[in-house]
Amino acid sequence: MPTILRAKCIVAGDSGVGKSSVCQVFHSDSAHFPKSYTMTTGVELLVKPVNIPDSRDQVELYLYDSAGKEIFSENVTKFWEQPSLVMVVYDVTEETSFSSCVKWLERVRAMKPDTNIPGVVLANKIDLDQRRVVSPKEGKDLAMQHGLEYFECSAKEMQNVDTPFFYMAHEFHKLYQEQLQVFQSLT
Ligand SMILES: Nc1nc2c(ncn2[C@@H]2O[C@H](COP(=O)(O)OP(=O)(O)OP(=O)(O)O)[C@@H](O)[C@H]2O)c(=O)[nH]1
Ligand SMILES: [Mg+2]
Repeated sequence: MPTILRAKCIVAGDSGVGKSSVCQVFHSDSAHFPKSYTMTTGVELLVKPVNIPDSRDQVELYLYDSAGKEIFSENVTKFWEQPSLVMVVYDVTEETSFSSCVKWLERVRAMKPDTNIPGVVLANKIDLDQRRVVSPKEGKDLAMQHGLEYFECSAKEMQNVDTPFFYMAHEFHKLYQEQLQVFQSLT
């Protein structure tokens, strides 16, 4: 029987790193990169189904594209209860956006203490290679330290944007199957 699973994914990171751009490119199947910057002031919800290969199951990703500006933080965290997945985004040309990732991860994890929330560290704006200041190794190390997977992309060039979302959908599906097996072994 096909199953539809719903996963709440918090997309967090400093203002301007490209969270909304990444989400909108993925949501529109690479049809839409927002040309002008519109600051997110709360949480914008985007829903996108992902089919899981070799199964008839589907994971619906509920993307909580969250404001990065600190002034909106209260407006944001009130929507973050019970997260299933986390995507923390930084801009490879902005060192401070990289060092902020730990803060964003801690904030998301505080919503579900004692639980390991799967997810990704996403390095965006790799098209700006000349201005890059955060190396892939630094990104990978951060992801590993926090039990997350590392990806890099360019929302502007629509390069590698889908991969981190597909990864999260698959991880969520894997967890569901593991839980199902435990449940079936008990009944
Ligand atoms: N060069 C380049 N610019 C990008 C890329 N992704 C986003 N941008 C630009 O970066 C700026 C900020 O993008 P947003 O997606 O609005 O950033 P955000 O993280 O949602 O910002 P807040 O809503 O303020 O938290 C915009 O001017 C985008 O056009 C990218 O991959 N490469
Ligand atoms: Mg935004």
